[in-house]
Amino acid sequence: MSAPRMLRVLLLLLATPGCCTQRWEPCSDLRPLDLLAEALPPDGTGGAVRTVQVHGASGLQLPAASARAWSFPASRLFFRCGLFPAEFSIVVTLKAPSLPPKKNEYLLTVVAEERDALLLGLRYSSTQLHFLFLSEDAAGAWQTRVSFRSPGLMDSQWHTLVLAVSEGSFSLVVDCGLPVDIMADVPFPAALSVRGARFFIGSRRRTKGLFTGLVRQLVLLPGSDATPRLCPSRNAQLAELSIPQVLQGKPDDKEVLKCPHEADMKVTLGSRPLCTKAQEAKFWFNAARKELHLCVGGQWVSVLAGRAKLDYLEEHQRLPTGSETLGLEVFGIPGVGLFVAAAHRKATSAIYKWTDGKFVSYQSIRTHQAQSWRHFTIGRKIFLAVANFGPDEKGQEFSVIYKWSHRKLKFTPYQRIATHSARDWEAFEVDGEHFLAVANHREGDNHNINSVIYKWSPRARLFEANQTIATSGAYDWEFFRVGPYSFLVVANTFNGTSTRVHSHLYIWLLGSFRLFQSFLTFGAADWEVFRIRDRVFLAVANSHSYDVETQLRNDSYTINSVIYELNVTAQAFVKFQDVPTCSALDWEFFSVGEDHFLVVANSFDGDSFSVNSIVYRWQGYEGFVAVHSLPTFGCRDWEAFDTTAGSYLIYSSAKEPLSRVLRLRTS
Ligand SMILES: *[C@@H]1O[C@H](CO)[C@@H](O)[C@H](O)[C@H]1NC(C)=O
Ligand SMILES: *[C@@H]1O[C@H](CO)[C@@H](O)[C@H](O)[C@H]1NC(C)=O
Ligand SMILES: *[C@@H]1O[C@H](CO)[C@@H](O)[C@H](O)[C@H]1NC(C)=O
Ligand SMILES: *[C@@H]1O[C@H](CO)[C@@H](O)[C@H](O)[C@H]1NC(C)=O
Ligand SMILES: [Ca+2]
Ligand SMILES: [Ca+2]
Ligand SMILES: [Ca+2]
Repeated sequence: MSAPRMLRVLLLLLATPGCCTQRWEPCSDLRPLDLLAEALPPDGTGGAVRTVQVHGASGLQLPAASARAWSFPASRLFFRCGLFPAEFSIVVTLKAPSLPPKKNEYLLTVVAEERDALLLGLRYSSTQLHFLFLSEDAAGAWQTRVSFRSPGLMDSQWHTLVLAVSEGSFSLVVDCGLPVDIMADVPFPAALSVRGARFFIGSRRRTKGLFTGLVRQLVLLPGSDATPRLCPSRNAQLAELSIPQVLQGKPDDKEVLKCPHEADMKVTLGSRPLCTKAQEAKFWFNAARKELHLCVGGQWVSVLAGRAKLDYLEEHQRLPTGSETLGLEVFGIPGVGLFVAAAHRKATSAIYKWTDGKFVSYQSIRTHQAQSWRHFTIGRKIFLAVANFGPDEKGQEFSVIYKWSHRKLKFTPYQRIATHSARDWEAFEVDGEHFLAVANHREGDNHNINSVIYKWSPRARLFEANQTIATSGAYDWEFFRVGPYSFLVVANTFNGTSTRVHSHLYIWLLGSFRLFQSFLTFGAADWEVFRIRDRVFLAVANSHSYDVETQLRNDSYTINSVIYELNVTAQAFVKFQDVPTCSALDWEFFSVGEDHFLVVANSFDGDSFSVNSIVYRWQGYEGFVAVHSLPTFGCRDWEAFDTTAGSYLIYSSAKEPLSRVLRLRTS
C-alpha cells in the first residue's frame, strides 16, 4: 500500500466573516453517536428504508428520491452548544458501488443550510476518498480537502473505514490495516460552528452525488480515535462500534462463541507494526497515545508527540498501610459511611473509612497473617469475617467473624472458627438461609484437605458446619446465581506436587453443593464472575505453573489466565479467551457508563515484583482488549467502588506497605 500524501486547499470566498474563537468544549455526548440510527425514521421503516443483505451482513439502501429524508438537525447531537469537536473519528462500514471515473458520491455531509455551505463532508470516487471541511478566519472561509488515494473500496466487499482527525493530523484505517496518515498544514478547526446545520446521510443535500451503495455503519465518535475500540478485529471488514437495531441480529454475532479459542490471538498489548524495509517512510499512528511515528531505517521515530488523551486512571491517594497488604474489602454501612478492610500481613489489620474523599484509619484489629476480609449482613446485623493464615501466639489456628456494634460504632469479635491456613471467606444466601464458606489452604504440609461451608443457625445465632468439600490448596471461593440456580466455585492452587490441578464448580441441588464442572487451572488464585448484558462469564487468575517433577523445565509465572463463558444449551462454561498474565492473583470487573472493564493483579514475572497490571476493555467481537497498563509492585488485590464524587479503584501490594486509590476519569 503506497501512501502518497496529497493535499489540496481550495479557496472558497464565502460571505460570512470569521466567527469562532471559543475553545472547544464537549457539546455532545462523548460516546459513539450512531448517525444512521439518528437518521432512521422513528417508526423503523417509514416505507423508505430498504435493508439488503450481502455476504452475510445487511446494510441500508438509501432512498434515491429525496436527500432530505436522510437528514437531521445537528442540534440533536450537539445539544449543549453548537460546536463540532476538534478531535473526533468517523467510522463507516459500507459496500460501495463501482463508480465511473470522475464521479463522486457523498457518504456524509454537514451543511449550514442558510448559506448552503458544506461544513464537513466525506465523499469518494473510484480512486480516492476525500475528507472536506470548512475553516474560517478573518480573511474568509476556506474549504480544505484531504485526499486519501485508493482505499480500495470498489471490490463489492464490505469495508470498514475509520477516519481519525486531530488538528492537522488525518488518519485513515481501512479494515483495521495500517493507518495512512496525512499531515495537513490547514488543521481541522478548533471551533467549527454547526449552529443551524444539518447532517445529511449519503448526500450533499442534493440529488447529485447521492450514495448508491449499502451503508451498515456510520458513527461519529467525538473526542477520540475509534481505532483501538475496533481493531484488531476478527472480522475487520465488518468491525463494529455501533449499528442501528434494524441491522443487528445477523449470524456473525455468534461467531465469537463458535470458535472461542481463536479469540486468543486477538489479545495484543500493542499494535505497533513491524518497521521493515517494506514499511520504510510509512507512518504509524499510535491511536491510544495519539502519537505519530515514522519508519526510518528499521526504527519507528516519533514525529508528533502525543498528548495524554485517553488517561483512564489517575492516582488519587497513596495509602500507607503499616504492613504489606493482601485482600481488600470495600463495603458501606448505611448511615455511617464507606469503609475498606485491609488484610495486613503483620500483626494488626486495619479498617479505613472514606472521609473527605480519602481513606483514613478507623479501627485496628489483631489478626494472624490475615489474607482477606468478607463483609456480609444477616437482617440488620452487619458482619466482617477475616481469614487468618497463621496461628496465634499459642499455636492455635482460627479465623474470626466480627459484628458491627451500632452502639460503639466498631467491629467486635463475634465467633471464632477453627480453620487451616485460611485464605478466603465467601458469604451467600440460598433459599433464605445464610452461608459462609472458608477456603482452607493447607494443614501442615498437606494441601489436600477439606474446606468447609457453614450455615447460620437463627436459633443458636452462630454459624455451624453444613458441608465439607475436598480442596487442594484452596485459595478463593466465589458464589453466584444464574436464574434459579446457585453456584459455588473454588480456586485450587496446589496438590502437594503440582499447581496443575482442577478447580471445581459446584451447584446447589437438594440441600447441598454437588460437582457441576471442573477446570484445569495452574495455581488458581481467584475466580471472578461477571455479566455483560445477558452473558455470564467466569474468569480464573492462574498464578503459577509448577510441577515437582518437571520443575526445571516448567516453573513459570508468565502464563495464561482464562475467561470462560456460560453456554446455557451446553450447560457448561466454555473457554472464551486466554489472557497472558504474570502470576495473576486477582481479577476485578467494573463498568463505566456502557463500557465494561477487567483489571488483573499481575504480581510477579519470575524475576521481579515490578510488573504492570493491565486494564482490559470489553470490545464485543474481540473480547477483552488491553487498553491500559499500570505499574504495580507485588500487586495482590483490586477492588472497584463508587462514591457520590466518582468511581475509583483501589489495589493492595503484598510486597510493600502501600496501597493506592486510583480515580477513573470519565469524561
Ligand atoms: C497432583 O497433580 C499432578 C498433575 O496433575 C498429578 O500428576 C499428581 O498425581 C497429583 N498429586 C496428588 C497428590 O494428587
Ligand atoms: C445443610 O443445609 C441444608 C439447607 O438448610 C440442609 O438441607 C442440609 O440438611 C444441611 N446439611 C447438614 C449436613 O447439616
Ligand atoms: C508446562 O506448563 C504448561 C502450562 O503452563 C503446559 O501446557 C506444558 O505442557 C508444560 N510443559 C511441560 C514440559 O510439562
Ligand atoms: C452452545 O452449546 C451447544 C451445544 O453444545 C452448541 O450447539 C452451541 O453452538 C453453543 N452455543 C454457542 C453460542 O456457542
Ligand atoms: Ca472470594
Ligand atoms: Ca476477584
Ligand atoms: Ca478483588
